[in-house]
Amino acid sequence: MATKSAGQLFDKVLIANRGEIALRIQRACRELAIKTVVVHSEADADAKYVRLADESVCIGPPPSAQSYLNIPAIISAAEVTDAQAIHPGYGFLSENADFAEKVEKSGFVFIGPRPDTIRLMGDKVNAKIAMGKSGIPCVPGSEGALPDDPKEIVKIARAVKYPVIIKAAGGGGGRGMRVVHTEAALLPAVSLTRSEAGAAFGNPTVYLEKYLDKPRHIEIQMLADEHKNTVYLFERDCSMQRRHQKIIEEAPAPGIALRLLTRIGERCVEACRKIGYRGAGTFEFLYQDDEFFFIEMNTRIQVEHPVTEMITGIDIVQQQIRVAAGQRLTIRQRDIVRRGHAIECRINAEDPDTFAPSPGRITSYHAPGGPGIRVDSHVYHNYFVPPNYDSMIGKVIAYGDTREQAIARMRVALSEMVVEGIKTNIPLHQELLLDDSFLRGGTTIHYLEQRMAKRKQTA
Ligand code: MV4
Repeated sequence: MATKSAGQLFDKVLIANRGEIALRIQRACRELAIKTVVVHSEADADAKYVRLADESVCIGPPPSAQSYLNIPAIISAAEVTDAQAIHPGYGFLSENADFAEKVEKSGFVFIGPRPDTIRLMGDKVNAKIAMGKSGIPCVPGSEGALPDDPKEIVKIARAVKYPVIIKAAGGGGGRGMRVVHTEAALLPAVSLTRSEAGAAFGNPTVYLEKYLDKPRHIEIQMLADEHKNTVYLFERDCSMQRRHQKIIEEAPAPGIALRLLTRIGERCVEACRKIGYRGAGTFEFLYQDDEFFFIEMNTRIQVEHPVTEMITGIDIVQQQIRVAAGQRLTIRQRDIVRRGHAIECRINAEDPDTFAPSPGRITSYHAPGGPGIRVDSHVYHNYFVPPNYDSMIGKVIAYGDTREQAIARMRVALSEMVVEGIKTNIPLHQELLLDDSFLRGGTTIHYLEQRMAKRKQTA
């Protein structure tokens, strides 16, 4: 195996992902003069980013379980190509602590946090306890897991006051949750969530929180090296979502005082230092009535990272690679400034009205351009969108001096964009970019679903 001296960047990185993020990681590597190996399924054999990589290895048939989730195949690919590090991207194995551990045990660097950090954050109960202890404000609720004793559960819910939400420790990202409005509904809801959680995550542990009825989803981007240098790259507003799938993200978050953001950002830095966090990470908060409440921490690069890159000028993927190689962060907090405004529209191969996936061949493709426009996409004219994976085919990011300018640029960009042969959600984005509530800014996590319900009634 090729060796790496301390602090020196890698010679070769293996990218254990597909689609736009595989291309994004490849670009970061190329800029750092690092060679790339891409692993791919049979469905992605013809992808352009596969051809652009220095080397590629087919790791299995189209289903993710037999390819992008096939740990032995990925590690073998790293061995035969003599890669030194593995970047997991997002989704797939990116937050699998066992994978990170096996990568390290096999002598490769995992480009991400330490396995025990991933494991801690994967258990939402332990993550919340650890973050609460480290000074992060959390949603009021059960201190830790709910006990078995029904009387105790009733007591906790009464103290928190209804409505409450029951969440699975092994859940996250909206899986394994149930809202409870009355005491009569409490114990059945706890039992049901427990058994579902046991079946889905192999862990029946649940916890309880006060249910916040009109929150925004605000997250803080972190970056940390192995030497406890930690910075926050401000916030993103990801409230525009449907069924836990974000569709528009932006930075800064409209209407939140910089004083509040600075305070929460500093707390996040403290917490990362306390647990020895390494790499990029994101604190997810619910924000309601001018207060932040921690819900989860993501230990991966996120889909929406470009909006932060646009307003800070920092290449987060390159920083991930550098800190994974043991380099010190050269960015100091006082040098990080938010400048301008960025909005990201996720472009999905789906019906804009029903949200049904729409895989197939792209018979015509023209990407938008112009000042302040960034397109992160792996697709091209004649590309076939496979039915096996997530429906996102790319992201359009618009930057402007102001939110209004970013929105205006996004409208022009989407009007120029051509994707034919499949259905996309571009028409939905165009509607939202003219929506009064969106234009005012600060809509809650429920806005899009409520709007779709209303539109259905009047249609
Ligand atoms: C909540 C909540 C309201 N109150 N917790 C959903 C995903 C998971 N990360 C946490 N989620 C929520 N937790 C309390 N105490 C509402 C949600 C929620 C949500 C959060 C973020 C983004 C979209 C959401 C959609 C529905 C519900």
